[in-house]
Amino acid sequence: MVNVAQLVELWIVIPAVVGSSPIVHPNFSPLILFPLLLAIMSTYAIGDIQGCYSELQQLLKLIKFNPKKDILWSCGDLVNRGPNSLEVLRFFKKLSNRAIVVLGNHDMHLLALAYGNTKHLKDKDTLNQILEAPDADELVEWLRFRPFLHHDAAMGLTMIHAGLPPQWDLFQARQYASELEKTLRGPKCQEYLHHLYGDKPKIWSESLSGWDRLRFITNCFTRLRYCDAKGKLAMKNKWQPSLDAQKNETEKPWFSWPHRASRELTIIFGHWATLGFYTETGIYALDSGCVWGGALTALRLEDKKIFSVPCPARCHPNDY
Ligand SMILES: [Mn+2]
Repeated sequence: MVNVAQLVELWIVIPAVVGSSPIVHPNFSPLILFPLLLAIMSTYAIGDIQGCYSELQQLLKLIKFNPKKDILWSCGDLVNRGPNSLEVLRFFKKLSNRAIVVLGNHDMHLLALAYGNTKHLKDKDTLNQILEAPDADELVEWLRFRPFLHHDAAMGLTMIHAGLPPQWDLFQARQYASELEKTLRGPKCQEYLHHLYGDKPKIWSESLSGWDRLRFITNCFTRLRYCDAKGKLAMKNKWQPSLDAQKNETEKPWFSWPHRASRELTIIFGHWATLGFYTETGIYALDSGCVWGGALTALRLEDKKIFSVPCPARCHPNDY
């Protein structure tokens, strides 16, 4: 089986070789090979699904997703608020290595509940269907072993659920994601999930330690939208950047700071329903508000083509 890195290599090398070969007609364009490569396999990144299983299936039908050859990325928040989180989780678990899922705040909330931290349970949570399912243990275990960051060097793409503070480059972000992953997968998992909630500390320092350090890192990967120039997190602010810019210019979307150390990357993320699908250089925001009546969006990573299906309203964006 050819993997993604090999395909991307072929995608670069074959056209280069064929295009410069003296036996090829001078009008031959290597670009004609592109549909051929897409026919072999495609990779799709999907925005926040939040239990909207039927909309997920509609979108997969639209993109003609074939798990035998295609790969599905999810930028997290598979569950909660929507009507069928259980089936969404079962579907991704069954995809096995055909799916790459990073953890979002709602996924972490499910893990916290499963590990006995019920202090932050909300009436609008729709997670009991998972916790009461006969396969709950397997589903929770599968989720616990998902990463916080996925980087594909061959495709030149990095996926997270929420954001990165301006100080972190790729090297640091990967290191900090791995600190969380080791804790979540290790013997201190339950303790970590009991120290998960809270907005402090608000600013990064390499000297942060213990639960404060892990909470700050978790908040960046799973909840961050706005921060100030020094990277101080503004967790209460959820609104659209255009509206916010008029109110408060000291806080900007995390990706808008010009001195951001991760600026050289191309980052795919979700979490920001009021922002909607958004792209600028190096940024693809995929949460188009499926659960509150927006759309569910997929980005085909090979050619950056967008696909989306409209969704009925399940709740209000303030309920995030
Ligand atoms: Mn989220």
